Amino acid sequence: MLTLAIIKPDAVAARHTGKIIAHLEAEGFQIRDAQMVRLTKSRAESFYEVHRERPFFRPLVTFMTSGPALALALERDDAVTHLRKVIGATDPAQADAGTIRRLYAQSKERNAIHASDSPENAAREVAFFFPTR
Ligand code: FUP
Repeated sequence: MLTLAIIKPDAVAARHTGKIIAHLEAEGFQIRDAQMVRLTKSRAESFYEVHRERPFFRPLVTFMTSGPALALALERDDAVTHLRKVIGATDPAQADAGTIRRLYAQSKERNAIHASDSPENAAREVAFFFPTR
């Protein structure tokens, strides 16, 4: 089963990409596809469409378009659930010790990594970046 991760612009700029990939591989994920992307405003708005009415939508789009990010299609048994566990809570201050967000995120807004939150969203999000999969 595939899921989508995005190493976000804060983590790429801080040069945490390699450590985060090593963490994901140590958790048993195989990288099936990878792409360095600079999201445009309209692509970021489309990706986060479900959050359009939320107060954090505009700052989220600004942040996600602020620099390069790394999209990853990751395979593992129980990939969606396991990746959510490995990244930790949205707010790094609430994330369990040893999770990627606890280790590398700066704040709830600049939180180092995205992971699909359901099998349906994983299919949509993998196709968003890797349409041939
Ligand atoms: P998550 O699935 O953990 O990434 O969290 P959400 O889907 O709730 O939110 C998506 C992104 O919106 C988060 F990664 C960061 C941003 N966000 C904020 O900036 N402020 C908030 O209060 C909640 C989310």
